[in-house]
Amino acid sequence: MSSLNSHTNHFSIKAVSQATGVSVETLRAWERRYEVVAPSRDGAGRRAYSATDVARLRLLRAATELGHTISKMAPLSDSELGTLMQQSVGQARPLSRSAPFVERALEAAAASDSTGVEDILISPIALLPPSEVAHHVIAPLVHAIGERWHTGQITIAQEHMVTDIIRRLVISVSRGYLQRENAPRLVLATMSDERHELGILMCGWLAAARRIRTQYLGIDCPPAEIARFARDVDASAVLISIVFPDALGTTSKQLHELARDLDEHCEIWLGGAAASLLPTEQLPPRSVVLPTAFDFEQRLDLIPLSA
Ligand code: B12
Repeated sequence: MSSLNSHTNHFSIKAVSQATGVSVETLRAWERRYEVVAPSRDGAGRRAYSATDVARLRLLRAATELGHTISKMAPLSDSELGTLMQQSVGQARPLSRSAPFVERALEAAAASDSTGVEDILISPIALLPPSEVAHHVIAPLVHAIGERWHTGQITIAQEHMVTDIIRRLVISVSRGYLQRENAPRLVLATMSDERHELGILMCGWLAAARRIRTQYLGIDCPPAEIARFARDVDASAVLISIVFPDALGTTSKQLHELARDLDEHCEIWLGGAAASLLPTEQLPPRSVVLPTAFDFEQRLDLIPLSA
């Protein structure tokens, strides 16, 4: 089907995904579980969305970005959704409130002041919602540290110092959430040759904040070992971070080994800066790339609350 069927003004799922910023995977899940829209079908049985569907999906996406959950919004009419958005926009927090923490942590890092970096980061971690800290404090801080290291303003040792502090803080805050006995479980790791772990640690934190049980297995983990552990704990999904593109050569093979050894019901979620570079046809079954933080958080919302 072309993206727009000119006779009926209906759109394909791919076109709708591009127009709304909601991934195809998330769109299907929203429809299956919450019936957020009911697209018609074309002659070949493929979804065909109307312009009204697209407008509603845009509203839903915008509302989820303001912190509303899809399960609560799905039953609302378009006009109720519009009202909710108007009320929420006024309450939305200015993102700039996170910026001073990044600046101050960078200054402390450049002065090799580890206690200073730690003190500065503890405040937003204690006071702000985890996803705001992850996306507007920690990720920009780590990226800025990387850039300053390139331009010689920060040394390798100072970069390692900050990374170590973030690592410890995120692990410790993630362990602090009470976890429900029968909550679903996620296993998180990086596979062989991947040493970047801050992204996957942040994913673990965002999941733990939703009372999902998480187990982080660390970096450089052989796929067979990840699979064995996931089976032992009856995990709902294994989360793998792929950041370093040079490691991609072996990634597909490792993912297939992982998929082969996992239980049938266990999914593989892939993310990180280099995950989208993996050719789709090389991905094993039951694996899904979650390219943005939005896709990841939507996916978390779709996990059944008890395992
Ligand atoms: C910190 C860092 C390191 C640290 C990592 C420390 C640690 N404990 O994690 C150390 C020093 C170990 C390191 C090593 C190396 N690094 Co490095 N590193 C970085 C740096 C500065 C930050 C990466 C990071 O942590 N980002 C912060 C996190 C939060 O972002 P993220 O990983 O993208 O994760 C986000 C999302 O992608 C998502 N996400 C991540 N994982 C997952 C998983 C799932 C399932 C989901 C849903 C979502 C998700 O969630 C996060 C929040 O939004 C980047 C530079 C940069 N600007 O990114 C270089 C960078 C990634 N490194 C690079 C390189 C080259 C290396 C080395 C080869 C250096 C060397 N010569 O040894 C090695 C490679 C080691 C290896 N085999 O993996 C390059 C990669 C080059 C490229 N072509 O892209 C970069 C881009 C630097 C550069 N500009 O050259 N590095």
